[in-house]
Amino acid sequence: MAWITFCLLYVFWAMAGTSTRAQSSCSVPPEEQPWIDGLQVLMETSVAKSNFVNPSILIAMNLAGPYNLEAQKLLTNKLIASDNADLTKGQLALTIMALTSSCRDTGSQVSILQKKMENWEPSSPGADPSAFYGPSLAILALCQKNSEATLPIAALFAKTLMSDPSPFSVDTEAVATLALTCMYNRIPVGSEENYRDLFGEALKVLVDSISLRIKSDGIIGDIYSTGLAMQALSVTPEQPMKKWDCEKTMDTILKEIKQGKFQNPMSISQILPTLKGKTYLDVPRVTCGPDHGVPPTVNDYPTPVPTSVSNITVIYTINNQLKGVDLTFHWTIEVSVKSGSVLLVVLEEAQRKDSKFKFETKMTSWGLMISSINNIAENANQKTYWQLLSGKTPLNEGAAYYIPSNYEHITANFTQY
Ligand code: B12
Ligand SMILES: *[C@@H]1O[C@H](CO)[C@@H](O)[C@H](O)[C@H]1NC(C)=O
Ligand SMILES: *[C@@H]1O[C@H](CO)[C@@H](O)[C@H](O)[C@H]1NC(C)=O
Repeated sequence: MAWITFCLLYVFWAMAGTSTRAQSSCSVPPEEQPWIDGLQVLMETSVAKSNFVNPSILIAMNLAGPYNLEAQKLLTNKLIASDNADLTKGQLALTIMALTSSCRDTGSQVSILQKKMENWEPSSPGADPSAFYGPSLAILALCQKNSEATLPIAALFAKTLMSDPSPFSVDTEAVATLALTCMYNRIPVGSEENYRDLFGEALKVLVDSISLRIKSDGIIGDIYSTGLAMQALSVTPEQPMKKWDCEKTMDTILKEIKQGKFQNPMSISQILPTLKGKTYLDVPRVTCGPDHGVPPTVNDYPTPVPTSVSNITVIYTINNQLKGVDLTFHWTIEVSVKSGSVLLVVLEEAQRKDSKFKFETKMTSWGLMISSINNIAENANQKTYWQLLSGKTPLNEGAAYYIPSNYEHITANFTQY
């Protein structure tokens, strides 16, 4: 009798399980949870290892519920102590959201950002695909702090966005969607109806465009824009013209995580909220208390496979056809490095063998960026940078994370965005 009851219960449980999974938009299956915990631990561990103060990590940690309270405190205090003077709009916006997620005061930062956005001069139409990324973060942060005062700025932002004929990057469209969804949800009662129409119209354009970048495996843009795009598509009031299969995207992302594609703490910070069923719109709703974070038992959380110890050969070209008529160069070198080395090791080995290949880096939220090669330096005003390619395909990771294979041809090409 007990046995039959057990069987019936089991069947009932199994059916209930399938039906909830079918209708719930999409979440990480419980048996995959250790991978997500592993990512969060990796991200939180990076805080103590680096001096770089990264607000995106604090946002993700607080949205997920921090495991490492020491790291959370350290990052919060460093952010409070840091100087806001030379922060860009985007950096200021992330700082505001990070401090808000830690329940700290942001009054002074908000007024600086508000002024910056009131003086915002939209870049000329057809500028680079990421020109709206920072301003989108700014609208998002200001919306969460004082949506009413942000209405006129957001309206100008939405109009400019729609009148720009150039394609945007998926990352940019995703952050702009989050920003305008926040505004859309907070239009004060009794205010003019046309705000609703305006934001709705801009959101429709954005989500349609995002939905057209959904690939057959569910990846939206590339794997590193998918986290932000998932956040955007899960909150938007406008339905995209091409239907989004959240489960499929989630399955592919989990596969990529298992292959070790999310080692960069910044990349984790952009995917983790979605994996935990959260978005940046939840930042003002984080509750701060001492009862946070039961650390998972992650002694045995999965780690990527180790690499072998043999050497590989990488062909490395540096090319500048852009700057200084008599400074142009196109040089190629072959270097031998340990199999499994990141691209940065290739660059170091090339520099050691031949001083023409000398290079410089700068620290950013995504890690080391190649800022200069053979004395030719990137310049934001001239919109120049060193693009990294494998063959003719741009890399989707930086030099400190990308792992070249044997006889791969890597090019650093000085170009414009
Ligand atoms: C704008 C942008 C750029 C601009 C930045 C300059 C500018 N003035 O706008 C340019 C075109 C130079 C650029 C270059 C590259 N980028 Co980029 N970029 C972005 C984007 C869309 C927004 C960044 C931003 O403004 N953040 C907001 C501000 C407030 O934060 P911030 O920390 O101050 O931003 C700085 C850093 O993000 C840094 N940066 C930008 N990209 C990259 C990439 C790497 C590897 C590093 C170390 C730093 C870095 O430049 C920003 C401005 O100073 C992000 C999208 C995203 N999801 O984050 C991709 C993104 C960060 N970039 C990416 C990549 C792959 C690159 C390149 C490696 C591409 C290539 N094949 O060459 C190169 C870097 C090569 C090098 N020399 O080391 C990937 C990184 C993925 C990963 N796992 O590492 C992202 C996530 C895009 C994507 N979805 O794939 N990028
Ligand atoms: C193997 O690679 C290392 C650099 O990682 C280099 O110093 C060494 O000379 C290489 N060995 C051979 C046999 O090329
Ligand atoms: C390298 O940069 C130059 C200058 O912007 C450009 O004309 C060329 O097409 C680029 N090459 C590759 C392989 O992207």
